[in-house]
Amino acid sequence: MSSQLSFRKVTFLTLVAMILLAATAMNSPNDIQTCEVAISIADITAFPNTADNPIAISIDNPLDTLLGFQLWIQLDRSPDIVIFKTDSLTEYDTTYWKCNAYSGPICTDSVIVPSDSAWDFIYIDTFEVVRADFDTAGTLIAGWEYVNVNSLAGNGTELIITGIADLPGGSVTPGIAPQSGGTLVNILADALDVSDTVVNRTANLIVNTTFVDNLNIVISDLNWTIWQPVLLWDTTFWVCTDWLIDTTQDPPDTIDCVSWEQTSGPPWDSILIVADTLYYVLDTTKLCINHGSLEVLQSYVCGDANGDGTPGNILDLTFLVDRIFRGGPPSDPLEASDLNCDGDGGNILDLTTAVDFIFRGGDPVCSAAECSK
Ligand SMILES: [Ca+2]
Ligand SMILES: [Ca+2]
Repeated sequence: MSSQLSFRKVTFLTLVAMILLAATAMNSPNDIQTCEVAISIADITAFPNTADNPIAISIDNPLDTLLGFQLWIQLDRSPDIVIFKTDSLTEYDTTYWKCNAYSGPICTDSVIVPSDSAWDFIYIDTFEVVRADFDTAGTLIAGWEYVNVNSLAGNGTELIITGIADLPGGSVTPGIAPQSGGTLVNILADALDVSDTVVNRTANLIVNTTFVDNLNIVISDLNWTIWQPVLLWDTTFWVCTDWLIDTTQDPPDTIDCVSWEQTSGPPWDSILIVADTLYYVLDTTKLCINHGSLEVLQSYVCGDANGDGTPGNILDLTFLVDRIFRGGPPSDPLEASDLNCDGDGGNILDLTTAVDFIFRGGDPVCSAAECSK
């Protein structure tokens, strides 16, 4: 990614303080507020062997306009039941150059110039990226100028989603005005052909909140940051092994220490407290994260309303009559009793399909002919 697409980096500060017997005031832990932006990944279910199941990522930004974001979303397990679909692509980055000085035929001094200027040569750089499927149709970022979903590992277990409302130059695209509950983007996941014997059928979708470089939210107040520096304090004890002594005094007076040695504890002459800003943590008063999940359901046979493994016979008909007219239980899953494939399981139309097939020579349940009606 070129530099103009990068988010501003948080300056890494290092503070070193040498103090004797210092008393340190830490931040109060009591300043808890309601988070200013919330990101929520949906909890969804999908049947085995189904592709492109949409997983909505929604956002609440009640106070500020959202201008850009970067989220790193990871599965909490190997890609054994769910994967993000990825493709490896070759990308090309073309730059245009103007030569300022030649030594014979060789250019010895050149600068990058705009593509529509009088350039002397082109440099094309190629690099491999791993892309993932995503869907912005109908979402809050549908018109954004830059949306990209890459995978660092490339094995379908994680995605980095980057969105920037407005790139430099050209028309101005506004960000997401304050709102609640809108869909930011839909990522797409495939449920694999998971056997019904697999017990743990849920993959959690975790927003990685560990790395500053891969989790960013940019709002209209550009001073706002979701990261808080964490100070680590390291205390060591020292004894003086060589004093500078003023012998003109009576008794002689110790002026200063010229040589120190570290000790594990008392007696000591000085304490050294070193404070280093070593890492950043998410400021949960600014950004709230609700992780999501995808559960792979048990497989089923379409038309097998009673779940005995055989679709479309008299037992399924009896099950549907019981369900519709006598308050019997629904089929499990409900999709198994969608005999006419209209997306609604276990109703009078499905019963009619069963009656037609069993008693009147109609189309088989869940057949192409029945499902196309
Ligand atoms: Ca059956
Ligand atoms: Ca139906």
